[in-house]
Amino acid sequence: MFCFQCEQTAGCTACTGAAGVCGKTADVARLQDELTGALVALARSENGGKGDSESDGLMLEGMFACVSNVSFDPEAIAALERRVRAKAVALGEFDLYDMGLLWGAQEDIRSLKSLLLFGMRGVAAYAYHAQMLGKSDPAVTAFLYEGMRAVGSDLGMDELLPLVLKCGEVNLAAMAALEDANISAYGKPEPATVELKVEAGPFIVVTGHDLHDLKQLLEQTEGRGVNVYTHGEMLPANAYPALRKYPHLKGNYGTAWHNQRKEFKDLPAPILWTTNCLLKPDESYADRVFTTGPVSFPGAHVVEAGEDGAKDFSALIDKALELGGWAADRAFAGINGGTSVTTGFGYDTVMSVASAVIDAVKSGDIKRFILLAGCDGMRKERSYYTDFAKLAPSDSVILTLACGKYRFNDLDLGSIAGIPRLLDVGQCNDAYGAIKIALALADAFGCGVNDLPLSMVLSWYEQKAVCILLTLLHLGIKGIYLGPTLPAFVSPGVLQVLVDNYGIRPISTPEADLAQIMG
Ligand code: FSO
Ligand code: SF4
Repeated sequence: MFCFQCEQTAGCTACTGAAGVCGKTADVARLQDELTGALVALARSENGGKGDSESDGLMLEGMFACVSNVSFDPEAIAALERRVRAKAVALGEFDLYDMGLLWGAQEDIRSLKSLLLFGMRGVAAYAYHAQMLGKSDPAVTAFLYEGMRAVGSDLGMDELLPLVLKCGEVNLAAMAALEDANISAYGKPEPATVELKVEAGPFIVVTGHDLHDLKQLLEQTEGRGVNVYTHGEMLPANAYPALRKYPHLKGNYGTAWHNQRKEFKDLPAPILWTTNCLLKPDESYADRVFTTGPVSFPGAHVVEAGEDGAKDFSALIDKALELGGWAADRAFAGINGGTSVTTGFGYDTVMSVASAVIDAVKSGDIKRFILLAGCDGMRKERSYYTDFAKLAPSDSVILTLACGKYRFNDLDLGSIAGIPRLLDVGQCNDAYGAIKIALALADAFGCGVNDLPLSMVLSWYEQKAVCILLTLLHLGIKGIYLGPTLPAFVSPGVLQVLVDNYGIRPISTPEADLAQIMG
């Protein structure tokens, strides 16, 4: 197998053995390559990208199913590949692209095509979630076809670099569509303090990013005596009015995705995965794993959508009732010992106190904003982000989003002029909100984003982080700190381009980076 798409790739180089670090088998890796080759064929087909909704749906689902920690199921991937291939053939394209050509290409070409392909996988995941709520942007889908044709074509660096940046531009539109979908369906997020305790009695833990799945589950558990807790990237759901109105949405259990084996092992409750990041469950809880959408693991209970898109969660609810939960309330804590966390500081919330923020900057009470955001992961070097938050001076405000926040979101960092020093903007796709905040601040101060007292210190793990990074580059944002390691698929030649044009730099130590940022 060959896979180097995520941050935990073997030896910071590539997973090449019988299985990847994530547990993906060589068989699944091969099938995902075949699926991707079929998607290139679909993109090349006569009507590719010209408003065929079945083809568009396959493009999104096929790309999403190849994101890290989404599908470990060879049968599910093979079935999807057959559907994509049949569609490509029906549209007149018979030749599947051989992904070996990509993995064996000259290293800078391989690097740029990988940036494009992995970025598009992230874009597809966001577009998929928006589509579940009836929102889509035809320009986003059209680009996936254009980009996949480029992956399968003989192009040079000069042709690929603009496409990589266009992927960032398109991702901005995909995140905008998803924000629109979420706010239209559930209202504008409001600040929320979320308890980390679990009440006695039956409950279900929901993880992943799909708010539509959570909403359907909340409707179906109403009056059933089953509480619902968010986990990982589902935490910001607690901030949406149309979700928090359910009294049985009780709070959040656990932390980020990579702790799931420890956190789910002795849980007297089932868990629902709505997206990445799924880890191979150990025997102790394998029978409590329910997946939906493109998420799949052999042997897991699968909740399929009906013809009308509705999902029947009765088996999951029955499992929760059968397991019964704990006999008494249990208190939990975040990784720093905090017993609650906050969320819901999206664009609208921050803008509602814009004048206070601007005054605090002008008076010097706020010296710097730091976007400390991105994915969490297993690498021990990720303690950098905890230390960074602890060491950030008291005149700095930290904006965060995605699951990396669990490294520090239970810390009490206090406030400045009534503004909390730690503002959780939401899920990784809410990077769109953080960008809007930055643009609004730049507008208020009459300067460019790069001239704001704003630094970005990002942590990446998988392909959604790749497309968000490309969006920031598309916006011309310079001086981003990236960690905990640099992507294996960024070749020295491409890295030099990123350093020369964007001043991108690897994280070093919290002390040194903070000295540079605050200085
Ligand atoms: Fe985390 Fe996983 Fe949201 Fe990623 S749950 S690592 S950036 O999938 O998507 O933040
Ligand atoms: Fe390795 Fe990451 Fe690919 Fe899994 S997704 S096989 S860990 S590079």
